[in-house]
Amino acid sequence: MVAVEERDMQAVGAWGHNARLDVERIRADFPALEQQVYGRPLVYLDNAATAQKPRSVIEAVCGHYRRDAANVHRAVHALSSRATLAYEEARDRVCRFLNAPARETIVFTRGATEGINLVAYGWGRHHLREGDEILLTEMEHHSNLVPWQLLAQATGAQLRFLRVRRDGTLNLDELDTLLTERTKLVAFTHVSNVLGTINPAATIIDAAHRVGAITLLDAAQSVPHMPVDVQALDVDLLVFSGHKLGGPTSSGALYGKREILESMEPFLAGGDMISSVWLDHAAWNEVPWKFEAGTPAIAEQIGLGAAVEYLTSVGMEAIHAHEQRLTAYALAQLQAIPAVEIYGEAPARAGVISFLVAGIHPHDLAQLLDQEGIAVRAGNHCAQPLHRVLDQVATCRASFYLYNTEAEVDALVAGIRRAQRFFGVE
Ligand code: 7TS
Repeated sequence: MVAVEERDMQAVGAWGHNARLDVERIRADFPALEQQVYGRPLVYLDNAATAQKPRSVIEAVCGHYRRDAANVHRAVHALSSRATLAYEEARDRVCRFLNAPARETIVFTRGATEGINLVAYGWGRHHLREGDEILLTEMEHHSNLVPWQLLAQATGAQLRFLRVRRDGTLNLDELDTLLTERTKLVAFTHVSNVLGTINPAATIIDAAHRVGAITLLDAAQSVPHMPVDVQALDVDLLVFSGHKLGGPTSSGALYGKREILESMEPFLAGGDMISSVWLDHAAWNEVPWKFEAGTPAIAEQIGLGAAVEYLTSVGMEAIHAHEQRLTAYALAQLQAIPAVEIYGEAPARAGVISFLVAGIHPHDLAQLLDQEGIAVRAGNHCAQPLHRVLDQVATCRASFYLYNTEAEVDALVAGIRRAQRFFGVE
């Protein structure tokens, strides 16, 4: 049996951080939160889909377009130099944010999805063959499932799955039998975007390393919400999306251990990813630029740099602690409604709550809540296989961020009670 490591237990205890966030001050940094929707103050509880943007991010993006709009790594003129400096400074900021060992280990991508596809193509197609195995879990977002299905079809590798238990945790007891010398890659989500489960990443990574497999952590739902240290985790590859942490859409990064990135082939080919080109062949640029073909998302990655600076200035431990408190409060309030069923009750749990209200279709509930200015998501949250395990086609989901308040949880609960009255299912 695999015992959960001490390093993973930290996630349960919120790093012992007691400082309270000044949420009103934080809210003032997010212009979108000032608006009314249908004449009601916006209650934005769809943060697992995307987060609102602080003013510093909006200004970083606008500032680039106002002053420095030029291509990077190409021209000698002042605008291009400034754009290149800002773009590469964003890489340094992401590097510090993840405690990565070197800036070259940070590859800019358009988000988690692109990062996973980059690895599936650049690593998988050149390192896997028939008989090899990839271990995933039943709780993956489609982004961390379908690219591996395509890779399996292309290489003859087999997919294996860690199952999800009723409480929303992974069945780690299966690790011993699922991990063999055939396992070449273990790719799993750090935090479930449906159940909120914080998976014991260090434990799984160490177990994978014991059979010689490399690991990819889908950190789309963890990096925005808690301290993530790639060196402490000893993870080989990690992806996240900038838009979920207050950065622009189409920003994000892949972290990779240098020797693994160097063993990978390019994903996209074109300008900037080469060192020299002849008519019939080419040689590649150094890592990470080898993976950044063409004009990149310059303004977006500069915005991402501003977003991680913003989060760092607030403090990731304090953000995590705030969300832990808010989630505990929300769970208690929702559990007090007998008709509410919550999916996922892992002890280590992030601020994502999927639920159903007896007698109300999740889409109807989401629509009624929207009429009151409350934004939640309904659907399968791009996790159809997990919803089959839950035996549901869809759920309703509320997800929190640093700017959410207990008053907003109260608004959600009042909205659910009103919906019950509306449908006559009290
Ligand atoms: N992995 C996880 C765990 C996610 O939650 C998401 C997006 C992705 C990968 C893909 O991220 P992208 O930025 O590349 O699209 N999750 C969600 C969600 O839960 N609702 O909308 C998007």
